[in-house]
Amino acid sequence: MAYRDLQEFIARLEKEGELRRVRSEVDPVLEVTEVVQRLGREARRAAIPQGQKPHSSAGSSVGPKGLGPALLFESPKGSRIPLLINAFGSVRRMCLAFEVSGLDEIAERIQGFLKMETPQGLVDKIKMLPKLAELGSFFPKSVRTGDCQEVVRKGKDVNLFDFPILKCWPQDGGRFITFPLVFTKNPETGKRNVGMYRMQIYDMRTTGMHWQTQKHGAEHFRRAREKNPEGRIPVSVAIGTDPATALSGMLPIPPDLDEMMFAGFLRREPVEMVGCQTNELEVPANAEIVLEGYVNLNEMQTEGPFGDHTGFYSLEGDYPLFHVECITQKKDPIYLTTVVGPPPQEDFYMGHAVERIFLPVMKMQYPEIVDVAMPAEGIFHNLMIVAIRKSYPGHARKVMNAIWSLGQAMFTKVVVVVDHDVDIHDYSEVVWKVLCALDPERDVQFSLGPMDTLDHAARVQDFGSKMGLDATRKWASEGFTRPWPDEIRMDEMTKKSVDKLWKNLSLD
Ligand SMILES: Cc1cc2nc3c(=O)[nH]c(=O)nc-3n(C[C@H](O)[C@H](O)[C@H](O)COP(=O)(O)O)c2cc1C
Ligand SMILES: [Mn+2]
Repeated sequence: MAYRDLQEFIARLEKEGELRRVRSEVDPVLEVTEVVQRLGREARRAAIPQGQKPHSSAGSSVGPKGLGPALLFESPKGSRIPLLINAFGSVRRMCLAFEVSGLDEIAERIQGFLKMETPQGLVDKIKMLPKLAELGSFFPKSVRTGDCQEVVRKGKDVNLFDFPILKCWPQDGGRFITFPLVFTKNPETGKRNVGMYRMQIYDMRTTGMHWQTQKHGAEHFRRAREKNPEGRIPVSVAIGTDPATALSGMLPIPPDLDEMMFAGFLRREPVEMVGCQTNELEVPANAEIVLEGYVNLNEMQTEGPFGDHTGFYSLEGDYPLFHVECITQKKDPIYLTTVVGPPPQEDFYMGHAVERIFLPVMKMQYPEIVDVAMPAEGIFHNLMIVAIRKSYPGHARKVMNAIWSLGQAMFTKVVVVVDHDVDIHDYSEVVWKVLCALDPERDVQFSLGPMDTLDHAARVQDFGSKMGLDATRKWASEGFTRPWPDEIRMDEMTKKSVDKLWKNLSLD
């Protein structure tokens, strides 16, 4: 059975020893962030084996403790609603969220569906039925009522300051909702999109809507504006649902593929959707809190700055405004939030899950890809390490171009391509072997293209240069006529003879 809602997930976390309750009053303005940072640093220190240097990304941040426990602040200052943070700040909790024993399990399930071939005979067709039935069971289901509408407030009763909304970092432009599911509809096809886009609080009933220009919400906005520049689009925002649904908002899936369908696949049960009170959209019935409203197509306001997952403040920029007309919620809701900042933070574990879950999809399109790694310090869009089985001259460059044209991987600033025998999750090995394999003038490939909005070094916002490093072995057919040396490895015979000698050497 999938988690009924966020609160059932919280109960599970508590049972597993993954959650700590904080009863004292803590201010969602800055103090919550500082508490989370301290626990995260502590957990990473504790995860480093004795005598080893702290080395933040590899072992320690993916490590068993992640960023310390999930935290339920029961008395956030200025609000009667408890606040949940760091709910997904470890690989273990990511697995609990998806109810799997390892993230590869999800990848395997996806692979199962991708492998489905056109059935040949009757027997084949019958064999496929269970899989197809399973597929059908992921579609979201409309329901008439939902817990998220136990309390309904409209018009003058709408007040966003009822919630313990964080101001994360000192220079932030204000308070920000950081873990929303933003629902919009493609004005042409009517298809739904859900994105996780931060929302700056401007006043009791207005927020910013920070959908970056390449994201699907922004595309809906543009398409609607083309038709009717003076119009508006309905937008609803769900905060705090069952974990798979909550996480689906950040998944880099193709436009017009319904995130709620994908959430149903992940939780192996359909997401129940309930119609909003004041607009035509649907939201997950199990949400803790729902904001209903609209975005005007002719209205923009300065948004930011915001301490972002680059570890720097993202600069001010113009973004649309979200007008909240109605708030619906459970009687006793819990406010789900997260904080981004210098890596690794909670979002690193979300990105790590994306890396693992979508690897089979990448491999399906590009079978030469053996594995990919996105170290925490690369904050997703700055660095991707790709191991390939090289088959023809120029193969590494082809893979770079593939990455730069693959969904949100298009943002990747630096792509490092290595041979299949490099362990790309061991960053020491990567640095060693990449540097050995390079003739920089020959092996660096520059390109121009779309950049992540958060890249503050790009020449202009959203557009700039990328670099690929071809760190594969070079072949004669690529113009490299020198011999390529073997990597040093002791032979098995010697290892065995030293195994026998070992005790007598008294060196342990
Ligand atoms: C914690 C967190 C905050 C995010 N904030 C934003 C944001 O403010 N704006 C944005 O465009 N993307 C943001 N993202 C990334 C998007 O959620 C992600 O690109 C997602 O795939 C967008 O959905 P879409 O492809 O349907 O547009 C955030 C991701 C996380 C994990
Ligand atoms: Mn989408």
